[in-house]
Amino acid sequence: MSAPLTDLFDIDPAVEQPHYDRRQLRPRILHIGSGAFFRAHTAAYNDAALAGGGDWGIVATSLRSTETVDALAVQDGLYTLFVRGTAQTDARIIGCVISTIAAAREPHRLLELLADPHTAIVSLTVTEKAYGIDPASGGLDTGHPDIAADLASPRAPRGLVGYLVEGLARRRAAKRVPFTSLCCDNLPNNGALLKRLVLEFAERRDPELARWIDDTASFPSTMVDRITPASTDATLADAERLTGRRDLAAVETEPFSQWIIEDSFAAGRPDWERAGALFVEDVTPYEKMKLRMLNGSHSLIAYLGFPAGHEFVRDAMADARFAQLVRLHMQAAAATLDPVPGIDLDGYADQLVARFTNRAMAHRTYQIAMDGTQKLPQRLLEPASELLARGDGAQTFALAVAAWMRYALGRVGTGRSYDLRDPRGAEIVANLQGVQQTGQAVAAVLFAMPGLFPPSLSDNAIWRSQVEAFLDLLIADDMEAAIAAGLR
Ligand code: CS2
Repeated sequence: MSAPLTDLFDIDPAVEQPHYDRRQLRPRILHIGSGAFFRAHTAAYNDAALAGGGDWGIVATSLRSTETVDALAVQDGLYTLFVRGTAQTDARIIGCVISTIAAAREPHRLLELLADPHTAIVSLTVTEKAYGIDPASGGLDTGHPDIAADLASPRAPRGLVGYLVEGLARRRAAKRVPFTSLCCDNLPNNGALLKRLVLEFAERRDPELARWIDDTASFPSTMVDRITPASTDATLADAERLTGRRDLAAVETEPFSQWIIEDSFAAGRPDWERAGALFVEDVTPYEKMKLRMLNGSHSLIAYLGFPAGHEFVRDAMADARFAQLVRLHMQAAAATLDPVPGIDLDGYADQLVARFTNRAMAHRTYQIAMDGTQKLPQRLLEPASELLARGDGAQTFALAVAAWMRYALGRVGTGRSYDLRDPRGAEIVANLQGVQQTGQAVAAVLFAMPGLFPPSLSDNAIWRSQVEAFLDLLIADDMEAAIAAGLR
């Protein structure tokens, strides 16, 4: 077995290497959630920006899993990033991760670093479910297991919001400036949302602390975009072949990449614009466009495609009728958007179709299908209810929701069952136990789940009957008929 990738000697010159001296980097960014997306996006931007100077090193941490941070630790933070285009794959070694923390094992180190005056930015990719959002109010869910545990013992947190608030409390006590909390998850108004959660948590702990955070800390919103499939054995084998070293943190992604950020950083920031990031006053239009056109279509593809045997997004897109439906859905989603500065929405849709069709990307529908209850509201339910409110149809949205309901049954056409991988998965399974397999009966159970569907959708008899009709076809595994009906 090869030695791990711990240095950059004798690496194939075809692999691009960091254009800066790693020894100059300092721990100034603390990143929580060091999964594939962080390694392909946030760290890649930071790495490219460092070519222009600066000392913005990243400490990569994870709250729960230890696998990736352990792999990075063995490799001195180095890893290979593959960029898979239709014509070629490029490889680059990312060097800006300078240390790691597995919070599950060493929570005190994470707390120390949150309080450390050198930590200027705490960036986050922890996925939607980690925030503890109450879907009904949009505020803090005090019943979320992490939130409840951290409210009970705020000085020894285990969840994201608990850590941020304890870190900020320690900085306030030490008379330090707060760090900037930079949410990079696919949530609407993600900065404002995170601020609300942090303030609601802090308020319960100490209203003075909440006031200090409100007055001094910053929570810029961001729109992040880069399709990043989970790494596979093939990714790791490619990295080993190319670098001659074992690289258990290698990751693969697409050529396209976008990062739009509100320019409000309490304690300074790197020149990420050097790497192509766009700093703007208001991220909302970009964020909505991406959530509704890209992520909403992704969810449609995943829920319709997975039970029908389309393993990868590209397989679903290879079916002309399926691709036509996706395009129709993008148009319907675009109709809910205000103009987006500098972006032509038809061109954006063309670009999305090309990205989804990229044959070099093995992006699993099962990966995207994960955590549906956390993703449906911002991707599908909000735009659908806006369309209905103004008297328009929301047919492709009804099909997407029916497809999620079909997926929630937990078995593919051949009968093989699969895990829903959703924080509300057990509740869904229990609720659907013994329910008659008809569109009406299954939809009735899922529409009744607390906090998921807004009444504007579940009480709309016409739209609801569309969902039920689609669901009947999907329960009968007649995807062709469902797509044909969606296209009408
Ligand atoms: C996907 C996203 O898994 C999912 O839910 O829709 O991860 C998507 O690939 C990214 O947001 C693209 O930027």
